[in-house]
Amino acid sequence: MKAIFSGIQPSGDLHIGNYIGAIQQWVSLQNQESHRFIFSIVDLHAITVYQDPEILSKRTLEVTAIYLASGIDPKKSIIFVQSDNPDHTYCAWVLNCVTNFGWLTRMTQFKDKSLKQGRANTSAGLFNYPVLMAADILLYDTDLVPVGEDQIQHVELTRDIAKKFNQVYKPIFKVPEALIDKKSARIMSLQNPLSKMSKSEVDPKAKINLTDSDSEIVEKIRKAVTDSGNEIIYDPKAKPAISNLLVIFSKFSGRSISDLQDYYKGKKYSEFKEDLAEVVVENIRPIRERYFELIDNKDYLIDLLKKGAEKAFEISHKKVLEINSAVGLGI
Ligand code: ATP
Ligand code: LTN
Repeated sequence: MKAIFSGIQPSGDLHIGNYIGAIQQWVSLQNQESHRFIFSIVDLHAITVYQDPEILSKRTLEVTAIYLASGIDPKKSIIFVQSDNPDHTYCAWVLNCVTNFGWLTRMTQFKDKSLKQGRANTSAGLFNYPVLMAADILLYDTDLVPVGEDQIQHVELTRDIAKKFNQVYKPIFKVPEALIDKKSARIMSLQNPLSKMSKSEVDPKAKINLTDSDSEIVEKIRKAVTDSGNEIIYDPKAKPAISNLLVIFSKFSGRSISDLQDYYKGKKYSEFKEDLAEVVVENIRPIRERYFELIDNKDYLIDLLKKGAEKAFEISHKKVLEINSAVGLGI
């Protein structure tokens, strides 16, 4: 049985980049019956940057509701909160001890975020973040990790950590692979097509949240920047804004990019944007409506998460016992 693991931080409102780059992939994978699916809400990763405590726990439930509303089925997948399973931090500590310091200093996300925040404000947790991510993945004998492009380097590091542990101690860890859909792995900001659409983006026009109303979506697409010229073609170097909109269109409509290019040949940006807005609205609406039903039913969400954590622990704890025996921990 192959295992698939992924997670999202409850560090802000989820947007269509999270959906297209991660959740949409998870939902389509979920139909493979022979696989085991584990999806976590990684709150311990979120606190590597300060989070308001009340908002954090509220967001944890919100991300859970988004998973379900998007089609993650709790009958097919284990859904749980990372901090509900103590094996993750335990395993992360052991893995920290086989992770080379130099490997972590090379992580581009750490370099970018610590540069933005300033060194004095950067936590050691942010530095060690990829090791906790490695623990998340390795505890479940994960084969595949479906993520967006920004996480490839972290999965590569996970592979290095697993290989080193297997070599130094005993070969107990499966070496996982990232699962990436090349074209859609990096949805760009609607206001700056050279930077990634991100939860932490301050300009609300730059991203479409999965809870945005129909009119907000229409407005954001209308105001999305375009490129010079008037052709609707996929060419990320020459036409980054239109290429990004084409990828979003393709992902929400199921139509191929070449089909869309043919259809919009000779048509105006405004017509293209109008159709795009309609497709995005039609796809987001059922997710949003289901989300609002679910978020009103907190007891259901909490119960589901508790059961998910129990199932996760049942799997991960076997691995913890293997780790202890391999390293010689305890008596
Ligand atoms: P932050 O602003 O805090 O870095 P984020 O929006 O990048 O947040 P994450 O929690 O880091 O969100 O990412 C969750 C998942 O969504 C990951 O698999 C990540 O690769 C994917 N993802 C995030 N942003 C995008 C994007 N713009 N395009 C495609 N995938 C994305
Ligand atoms: N670092 C990831 C979130 C994450 C993750 C994981 C993804 C934490 N643990 C394990 C896949 C597998 C991010 O998206 N920022």
